[in-house]
Amino acid sequence: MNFEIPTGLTDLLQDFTVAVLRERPDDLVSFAADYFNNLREREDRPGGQKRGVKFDGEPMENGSDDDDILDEPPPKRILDSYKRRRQSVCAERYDPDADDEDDKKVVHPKSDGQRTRLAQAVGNILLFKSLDPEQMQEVLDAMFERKVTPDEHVIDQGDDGDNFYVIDSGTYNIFVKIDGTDKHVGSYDNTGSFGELALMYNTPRAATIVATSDGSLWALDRQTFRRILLKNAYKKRKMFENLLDNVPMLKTLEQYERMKVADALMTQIFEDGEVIIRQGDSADCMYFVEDGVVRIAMKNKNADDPDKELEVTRCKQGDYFGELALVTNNPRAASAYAVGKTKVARLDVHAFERLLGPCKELMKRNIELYEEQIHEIFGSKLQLQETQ
Ligand code: 1OR
Ligand code: 1OR
Repeated sequence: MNFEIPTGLTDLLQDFTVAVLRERPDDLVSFAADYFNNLREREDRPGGQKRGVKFDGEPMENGSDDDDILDEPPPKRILDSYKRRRQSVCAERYDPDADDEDDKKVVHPKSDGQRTRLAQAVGNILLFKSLDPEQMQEVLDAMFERKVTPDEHVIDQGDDGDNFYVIDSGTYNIFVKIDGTDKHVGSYDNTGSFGELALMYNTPRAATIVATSDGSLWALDRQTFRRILLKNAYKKRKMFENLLDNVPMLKTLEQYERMKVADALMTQIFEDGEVIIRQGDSADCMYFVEDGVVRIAMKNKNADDPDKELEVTRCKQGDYFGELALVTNNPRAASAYAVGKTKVARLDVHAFERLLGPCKELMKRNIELYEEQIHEIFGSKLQLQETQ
């Protein structure tokens, strides 16, 4: 039997093959559907020409006669829609407002025992805190268990990001390449989460994570992470980035550690004159001033009038307060009031202990300054403004 090869078929298939080789799609059929639909759309457009669009719009190596239409911009839509589905996408940019993620729901069935463990493991994960019940259910459905053994590399620095992990059990070391060698920079002990950076920013993995015991992780696929968790997490880190970058005490932290502080902060708004901290109360958090002014005032029980409150200082944007009681485990040493409408970012004591360890020395130095000033201030009331 004789077959006649239609004109253009060879070139058409050749172009398609080149596109496949370049893009290495995971899902060949979807890729092909997008590719050929796009081609047809171009041909149907007024002035569109038949066949010859190469995937990225570069001239074909075999010197075809398509060069005139090859000047057109590449069919970005194919790339974009395809890249959304592809696991390995590092050129992609994040636009938190673009509703561009694949919204297929993923469900990994779990036993009751697994569900209970999962709920416990995610209970303390800050990135999950802002989810509504429906979103939370979807995330929990999509998570699947990964068992690990000692020395197993869960993540290798430089790889593309596939999953976000929540620790169910086990210990893990964190290594970061510094001058070509892996440096041990931290560890996880039966709690916490990792692997969000590559998924949030479309960057290669920033660290290597190695199990140091038998353990179990809950993994969440990249698509579900981006679709449900990304927007809030990204916005929060972005929102507090400026504030935290400008707090001198936090300069001792790595940028990544400041991001973790951002995850843990909660904005609170106080109206003019409202009490933020009351002297003598027990403490469960500290604050950073996001916007506005905070007046710190103190009563001195040894003074002639122990009920008289004196203003000792004011905190403005980027300043922190309320750390003293957390560092010393004493009651609040002073009261704090909003001056005008004031926005503060609250860090609870658990996050404080976990995240600000490296800053404690600096805080202690500042606290010594308070102590020096107590004498100065209460000894010489002329230096003070009395509180209204
Ligand atoms: P990822 O997707 O980049 C590796 O994959 C994960 O390690 C990363 O997300 C974080 O979740 C986690 N710097 C960068 N990533 C870190 C770090 C870290 N620690 C844990 N991860 N640093 C260590 C801070 C104690 C900074 C080192 C310079
Ligand atoms: P806290 O947790 O005790 C009140 O709650 C906060 O006021 C306190 O932490 C500090 O962050 C903040 N002495 C004591 N606390 C002060 C002072 C201060 N200034 C701010 N705070 N002094 C003022 C030094 C300029 C010495 C006062 C005489």
